[in-house]
Amino acid sequence: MIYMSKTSDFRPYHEFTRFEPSEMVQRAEDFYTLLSKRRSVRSFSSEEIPDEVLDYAIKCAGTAPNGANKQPWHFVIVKDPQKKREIRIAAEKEEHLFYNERAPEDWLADLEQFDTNEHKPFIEEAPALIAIFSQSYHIKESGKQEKHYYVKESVGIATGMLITALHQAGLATLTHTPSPMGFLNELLGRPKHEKAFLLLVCGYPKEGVEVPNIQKKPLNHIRTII
Ligand code: IYR
Repeated sequence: MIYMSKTSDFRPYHEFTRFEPSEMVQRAEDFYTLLSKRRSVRSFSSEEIPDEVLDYAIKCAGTAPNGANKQPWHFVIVKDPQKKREIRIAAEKEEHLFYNERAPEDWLADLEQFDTNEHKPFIEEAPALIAIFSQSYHIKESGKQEKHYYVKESVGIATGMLITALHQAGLATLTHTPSPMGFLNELLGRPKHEKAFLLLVCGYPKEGVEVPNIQKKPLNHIRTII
């Protein structure tokens, strides 16, 4: 019997664009140049940013490759000053415990070069936070659970694409991970089957901001050709 799939639906990939090799190299170099200028900042201007930039950046994140196209993510944009304040208070509570009780000595030593501490004024200063949630499953209208696959990988890739899109559009970000982040479900009204993955702080860098003078590993340290 000939196997006939009932659910597959394929179409030509007409939007794929092919370039000459020399143009490919140029595009690759240009994109590297753009990405090499991305830095995490910990001090933000409170200047407003265009809502549409955040929306397009989240649409970019939503294009990420992911397990079985389940798209196991949800993004909450937080602009409300009162909500940001509540998030800052809850995050600083966890950070206080991290810096004073939970973090081992060598972890604190590794963080010294970044001058971080338990105080997180940027959570309130920045015009927007994007709280990224991962979904281990989806609850269908019937109440039945639909499993998601490779959730951390999928949400990690989407987050990388989100950060890249925001940088490309001209915004600075900080990947902030107060740990544990369970308080975000409660403050942002997200269901129990979602887990806060990361809090992305977005905005313009504060005038005169400085960044740690650190380097990325050179190519020959991070790649092998066999
Ligand atoms: N979450 C803490 C600590 C921290 C941990 C790492 I690893 C960093 O790269 C930066 C900070 C904080 O935000 O201060």
